[in-house]
Amino acid sequence: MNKKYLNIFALIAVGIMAVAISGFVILSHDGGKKDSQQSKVQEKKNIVFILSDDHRYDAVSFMHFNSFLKTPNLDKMATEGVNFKNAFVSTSLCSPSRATILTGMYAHQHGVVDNMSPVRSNLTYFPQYLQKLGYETAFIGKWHMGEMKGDASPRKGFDKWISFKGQGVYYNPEFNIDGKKVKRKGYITDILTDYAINWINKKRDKPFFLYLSHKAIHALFRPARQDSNKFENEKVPHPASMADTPENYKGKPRWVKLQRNSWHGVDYMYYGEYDFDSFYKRYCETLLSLDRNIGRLLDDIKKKGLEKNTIIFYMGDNGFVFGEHGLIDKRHMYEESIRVPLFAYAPGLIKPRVVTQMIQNIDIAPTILDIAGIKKMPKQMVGMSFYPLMKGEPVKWRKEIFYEYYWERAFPQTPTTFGVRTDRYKYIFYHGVWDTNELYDLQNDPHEMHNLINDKKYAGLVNKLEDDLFNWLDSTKGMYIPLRRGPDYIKNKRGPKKECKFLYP
Ligand SMILES: [Ca+2]
Repeated sequence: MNKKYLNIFALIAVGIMAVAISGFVILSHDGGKKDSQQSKVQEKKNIVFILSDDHRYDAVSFMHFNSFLKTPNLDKMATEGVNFKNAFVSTSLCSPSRATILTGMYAHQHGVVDNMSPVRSNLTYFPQYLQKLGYETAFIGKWHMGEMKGDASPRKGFDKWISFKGQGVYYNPEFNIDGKKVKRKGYITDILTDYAINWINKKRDKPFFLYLSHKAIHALFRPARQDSNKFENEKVPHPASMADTPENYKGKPRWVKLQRNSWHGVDYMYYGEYDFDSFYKRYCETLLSLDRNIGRLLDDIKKKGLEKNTIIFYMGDNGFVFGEHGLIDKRHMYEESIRVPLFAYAPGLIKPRVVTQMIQNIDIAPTILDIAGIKKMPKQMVGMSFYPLMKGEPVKWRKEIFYEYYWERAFPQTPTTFGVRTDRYKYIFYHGVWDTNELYDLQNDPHEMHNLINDKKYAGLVNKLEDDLFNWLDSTKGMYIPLRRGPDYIKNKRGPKKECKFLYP
C-alpha cells in the first residue's frame, strides 16, 4: 500500500474514531449529567429540627434526672447520635431564643428581646436560604414570637405552614394551616407529630427541611391522657440549694432570695396555683408524652428508608430551674436555666459521639445551612457551624460564650443580666442591681454556691471577663438597654396582694 492510500485509511480511521469518541463523549456526558443530577439530589441531606419548650438539659433518663422519668427515644438520639453535652442558649427565654435559632443573630441584633417584642419585618430566617438551595421546607408547631400581634399566619421561608397563636393549648387546639383556620380534637404533641409524619411522607423530588416546634413541655404542663398522673406517687428530689438557709444565700445577690416569694419562686410559685412536687411531676409526665412522639417520628423515618440520608436534631429553646437557689423557671444565667439538651441523630450519616465544645443557639442556623451545602455563609450568622464537630473533624472552636437577658414588665423578678462563661468560669454582670455581681468556678463549684466576686485572687480574672463581655457587646452593637411601651402587665410589680407574706422593710 502506497503512502497516499495509507494516509486516506489513516484519515478515515481517525474520523471513525473521532465520531466514536465524540459519540461516546456525548453519550457519557448526557448519562453523566443525569447521574450527577441524581446523585446531587441524593447528596442533599434531609434535615429535621425538633424544638421543644423549656426542656432543661438533664431532664432525660440517660442523665439520671430522677428515679422514675424514662425517655428512651431521647436517650437513643443522644447515645446513638451526637450528644452536645455543653449546649447553651444566649438568652434563656422563649421568643428571644427562638428568634436567635431562626436568624442566627443575638437577641440585641434581631430585636426580639422578650416574649412581647414585635418582630421586625426585615428579618431573614435561615429556611429562606434553604429554599434557595432547593429544599422543600415546613414549619409545624409553636412559633411564639411577636406575641403582641398574636396571629398565627404563615411566615417567610416555609412552603408548608401549620401553627397556632402564642403559647397555644395542650388539648383541642386551633391551627392556622397555610392561612386557614382548622380546629382539631386531641392532644397537641400527638397532633403535631401526625402532621410532621404526613408531611415527611409526601412525594417530592427535592430534599426536605422540617422545623417541628413542640408546645410541650411549657408550663402549665399537661400530659397526654395516658400519661396523666403516672408519677403521682413518686418521690420528687429537691436540690440542695432549694432550702431557705443562710448558707444557700451567702454571697448571692438579694434579688435571688426575694424571688423565692414570687410567681417564679418556690415559696409562692404561680401564685399558689401549683405546689412544687405536683409541678415537677406534671413536667415529667408531659415529657413522657413528648418522648413517645419523638419515638413515633424516628420510627416512621426509619420505616420509610429515610434514615440513611436524614439528620434529625433535637433541642430545647431554653433551660428550666426546678428549685435551684429557690427559683422556678428560667431567664437568669444559672446553669439549669442556660443549658439545653442538643442531640443530632443520623444513623446513616453520623457516628455516635459526645461533643464537649460549648455550642449555642446562634450556631443552629449556620450549621443547618452548612449541612445543606451553602457556599457562602450569610453575614447575619454570628455563630459557627458545628457540622465538623458532628463528624469528628478538628476545628478551632470558641473559648467563651456570652449571655444577655433584658428585664421584662410581665415578670419583673429577674433583673437585666449579661454574662460570659468559659469552660471553667462564669461571670454574671447585672444592670440595675447594686449589691453584687457573681463569679463562679464551675469546675470546683458546679452548683454555683460560692460567689468568688470579692475574692482578691480572682480580681484579674473578673476584669478580663468583664472586658471580654463588653468587647462582645460593643462589637455586636449591643451597648444599649431596649425599652418597650406597655400595656402588658404594666402594674405587675410586687405588692401586698401579689406576693404572699411579703413584708416591706
Ligand atoms: Ca421556652
